[in-house]
Amino acid sequence: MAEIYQKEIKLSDYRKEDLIKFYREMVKIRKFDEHLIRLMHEGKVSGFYHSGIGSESVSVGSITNILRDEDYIFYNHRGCNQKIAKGVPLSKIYGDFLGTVEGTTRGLGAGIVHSADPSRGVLGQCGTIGSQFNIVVGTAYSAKLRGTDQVSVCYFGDGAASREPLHGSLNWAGLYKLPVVYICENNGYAISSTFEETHSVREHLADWAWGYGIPSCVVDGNDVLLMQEVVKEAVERAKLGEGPTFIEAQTFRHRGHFEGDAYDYVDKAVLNDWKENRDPIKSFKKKLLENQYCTENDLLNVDEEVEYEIHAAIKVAENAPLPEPNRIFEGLYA
Ligand SMILES: Cc1ncc(C[n+]2csc(CCOP(=O)(O)OP(=O)(O)O)c2C)c(N)n1
Repeated sequence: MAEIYQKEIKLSDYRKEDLIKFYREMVKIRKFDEHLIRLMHEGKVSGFYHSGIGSESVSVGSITNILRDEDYIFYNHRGCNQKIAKGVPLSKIYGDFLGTVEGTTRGLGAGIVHSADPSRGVLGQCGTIGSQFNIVVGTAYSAKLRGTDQVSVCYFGDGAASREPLHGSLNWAGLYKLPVVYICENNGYAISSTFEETHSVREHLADWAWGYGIPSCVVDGNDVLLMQEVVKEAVERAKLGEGPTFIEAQTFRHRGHFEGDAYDYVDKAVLNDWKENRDPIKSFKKKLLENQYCTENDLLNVDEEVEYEIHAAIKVAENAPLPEPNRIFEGLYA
């Protein structure tokens, strides 16, 4: 059965600049999201947005300082967190939401849906929930055939894990020892259905992986340093040709499934507990301050710098023009 990943981590095992970087990246993701929601309220961005607030540590912990541009990531609707951690410029992500030519789609818009940045290993959102399970086998198998040490990281929710392609993917990745790291962001809900209502496995999703010969574990996804440790080990295994790893990162979403969801199916006390006591940014900040790795002022400066960066990115995205009408025909082959 899957182990609960635990490790004594000393802050002194990390360079101070890296600890601040983890904090900065998490704040960047949170502020990106908060400003995007503001733009929606101002009527500048339309559509259906799935906020990633509350799980920033899963992405920063698994990407920052670990994955390289040539490593691939796959995600569904809640993937802005991962794109930002992978280094896609904020102005380009905002551009895709605002529909200007600054976006990665150069004006096709549609938010996260068609956005991609292959130069950073971001091949685009896997629209159908769970479609990444098939695609990741392809990129990982291709890396293996080409003899590179590229790693493919497959993010998915617990809801996606109730779909059958997960099992085909685990079978092939396990059989061919493919360089895949599966990271399940288990926030307990698929829209409003609970984990218990949609899975036959009773204890941990990670238990399934053992049936396919894949080592797996359950980890507190809201602890950015635990995420760093567990993912570093998994990526190392993948690079050495030792095959896939399955990590179930336990987390929670602070907001509803999408902006506009009343979120009344979640117990208020549970939600408050996650917000107050298990918020990944608050807890990491507390750890840094208690261990005197920095002062309150140092972190306020980081917050301000990020705020400035976000405003600058929005300005670039907003000031870019809308596409010319013929943009719609580029890349159209049939
Ligand atoms: C095949 C398929 N079924 C249903 C949907 C509609 N849908 C979009 S998100 C979602 C819930 C996904 O839950 P989970 O994977 O746990 O991710 P979370 O939203 O909790 O981050 C569903 C059912 C879809 N996009 N694709």
